[in-house]
Amino acid sequence: MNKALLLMLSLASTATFASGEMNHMDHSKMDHNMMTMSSTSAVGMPAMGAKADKVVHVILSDNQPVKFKKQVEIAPNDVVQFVVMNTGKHPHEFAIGSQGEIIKHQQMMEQMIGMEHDTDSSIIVEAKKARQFTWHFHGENQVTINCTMSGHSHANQPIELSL
Ligand SMILES: [Cu+2]
Repeated sequence: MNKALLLMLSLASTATFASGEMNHMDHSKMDHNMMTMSSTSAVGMPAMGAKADKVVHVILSDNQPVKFKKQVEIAPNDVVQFVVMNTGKHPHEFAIGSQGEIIKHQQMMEQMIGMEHDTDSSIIVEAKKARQFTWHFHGENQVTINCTMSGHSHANQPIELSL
């Protein structure tokens, strides 16, 4: 990987992180364009600000698996807006990726206790709050969604999607 690409990747992830923090401002189309130049995940890319094909409501809670409020069929190439609500008393995470990426992410989260933050493919949702996360599905059709925060009981009960 050359230096220019590395710089672009780091700029892209910084910009996406910033847009996650300011999720009411719509300057995120630029992030999406930047991300299309390089995919960070085998199962798609963040698409904040893009027009969604589908909306999926997701419930995070303290002692239950992450779940979709209603069954929704997601197809390859869909742009899906996830509205992620944390009904628990503790912060939880919504992380998306291939099975391998989620395992890797979980290992990273173990190193980040107390410093958890958003990434291109994950958001932290505080207790009793809701956040939006838009994802453009493409690439591999086996997709894993979970909260991977250290010690959380849902660790072994991910949502497994087959698009
Ligand atoms: Cu959790």
